[in-house]
Amino acid sequence: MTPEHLPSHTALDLATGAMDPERAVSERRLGEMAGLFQADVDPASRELVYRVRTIPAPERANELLCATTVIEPGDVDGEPYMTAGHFHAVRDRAEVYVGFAGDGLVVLADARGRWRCEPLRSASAVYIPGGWAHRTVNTGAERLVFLSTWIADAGHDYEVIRTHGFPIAVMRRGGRAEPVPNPRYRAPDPTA
Ligand code: PAN
Ligand code: ZN
Repeated sequence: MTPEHLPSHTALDLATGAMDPERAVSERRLGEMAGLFQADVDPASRELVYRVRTIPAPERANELLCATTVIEPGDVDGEPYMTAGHFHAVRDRAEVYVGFAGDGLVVLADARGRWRCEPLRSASAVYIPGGWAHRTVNTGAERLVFLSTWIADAGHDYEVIRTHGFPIAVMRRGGRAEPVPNPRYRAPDPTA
């Protein structure tokens, strides 16, 4: 018999993404993101790029996982700080992002190489359909804070993005952040 998952409440700090009760926090440091930015980064860099806090739930298709992400402001040679980005391991699992603070873009791409860039800021929601990889970019000068909720058995596949990249990169050009073609992109095999 599946164990019962009981109702719970979590207070959210919209400015920092902190939770009460505090949840498990995972941190991504710049050195761990070597190979994801256009420019080289020092693999030894301990600079914080983002933090994710997740409300625990059983990883079953009838449950939802929910997390806050806080991306620090900053960039690597004009490419703003961003998340690693992933497909869901179960490809057809959808997700919704809700912006709390800051200014950003969600970069989305499917296995055919189609891409989209959607704005994410306070009081905006971005719908991520199944089959679309997603990465969030902090294009502003402040922290970008958002909530995400997704089908709990989705899992995360980081490998395809690490090896193939997204069709576009977001770069600062003349004071604004905009999508530019990613010369290192390789379309994944949609039949794989
Ligand atoms: C989000 C992301 C979170 C961090 O909760 O996991 O923003 O990004 P990466 O997972 O790419 O490091 C989500 O999309 N969950 O499915
Ligand atoms: Zn996701």
